[in-house]
Amino acid sequence: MDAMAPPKLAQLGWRPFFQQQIDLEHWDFPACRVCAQHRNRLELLSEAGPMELAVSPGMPAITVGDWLLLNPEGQFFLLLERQSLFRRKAPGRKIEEQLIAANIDTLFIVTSLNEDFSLNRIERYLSLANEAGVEPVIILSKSDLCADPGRFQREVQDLSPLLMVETINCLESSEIEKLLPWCAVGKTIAVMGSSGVGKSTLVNTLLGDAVLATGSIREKDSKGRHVTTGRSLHQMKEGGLLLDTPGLRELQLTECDQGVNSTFAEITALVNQCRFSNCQHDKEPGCAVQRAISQGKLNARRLSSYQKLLREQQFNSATLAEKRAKDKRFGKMIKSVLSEKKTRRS
Ligand SMILES: Nc1nc2c(ncn2[C@@H]2O[C@H](COP(=O)(O)OP(=O)(O)OP(=O)(O)O)[C@@H](O)[C@H]2O)c(=O)[nH]1
Ligand SMILES: [Mg+2]
Ligand SMILES: [Zn+2]
Repeated sequence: MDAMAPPKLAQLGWRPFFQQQIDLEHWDFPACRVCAQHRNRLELLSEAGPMELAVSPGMPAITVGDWLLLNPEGQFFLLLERQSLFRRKAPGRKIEEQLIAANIDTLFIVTSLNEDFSLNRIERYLSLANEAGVEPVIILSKSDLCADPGRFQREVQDLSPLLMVETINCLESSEIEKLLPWCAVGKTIAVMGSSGVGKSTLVNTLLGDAVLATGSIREKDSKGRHVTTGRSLHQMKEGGLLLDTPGLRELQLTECDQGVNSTFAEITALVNQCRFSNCQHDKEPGCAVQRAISQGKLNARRLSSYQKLLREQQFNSATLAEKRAKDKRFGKMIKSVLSEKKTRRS
């Protein structure tokens, strides 16, 4: 088999990781990437051009960025294992997880420098990126509307010296050049952040073409709705792919303890030095975390953000696990009732 994927597929983000999942029997089945998701159909990109696929009940949960294999009849055949996956707790009271995007290389976390700026929110997105194993880049947008962008940039940089932080005016194409290192051929970038921070504006400027609706249209429809309502993947001239997402009104973490712990690596290291293994880092004697706070080595905001995110993901993971167990018990019960019926009839 030719190990080199055709260049067009490589432009869509195809790489050996996916190629290796296809056995010899199916090597000629067409591979497609999901670029948009609607209630009952998917939009796909492939070497043969754009395609559509109807969603049918037997299919696994699929999200934007996924790679699918179709059979020669053009029907769904296989969902390829993901290199990375973003998920959150479904919004509202639903006990469910929701897939946000798959196979992303870099996450642009956008927060604007006027009303939106929040270190806690940045840490929330960082936890999501770290859990998924995706490289985060913090983008502080609307720098043109801020008197002192440098101050905010330093505040974010203080979260971790290794963090990539850029301040940007999303309307200015010359400034966007700062982001080109992440936009190379075959790379996929997801853009996330609150509504109105400039995600679609940034994507449009990077695409060099006004293809997405942005907030300035909002005045006309005057309903205060989110401007972007679906996720969609777009190809840049530089070759990379960009995923625009709607502002997430609610980003609740689930099954994300690794992500939270690596986002707060300095606290995780301190926790291991506390005298009691179940230390709550409140008033316990020998608490290394409280000691660091009193010595001015750690700020209290950072600790409370860490604890909040950890508790939130613990709670959501537990309810999710409970629901899965319940569903399993229910499935077993149905099965046993059905088989009992069968034996009684026979
Ligand atoms: N001055 C200035 N305005 C910006 C900048 N980025 C975005 N805007 C404006 O902010 C408004 C909202 O931008 P959008 O790109 O639609 O925001 P969004 O993040 O995609 O919002 P949703 O789709 O609702 O999640 C628009 O009027 C943009 O023109 C910037 O860097 N500077
Ligand atoms: Mg948008
Ligand atoms: Zn402690």
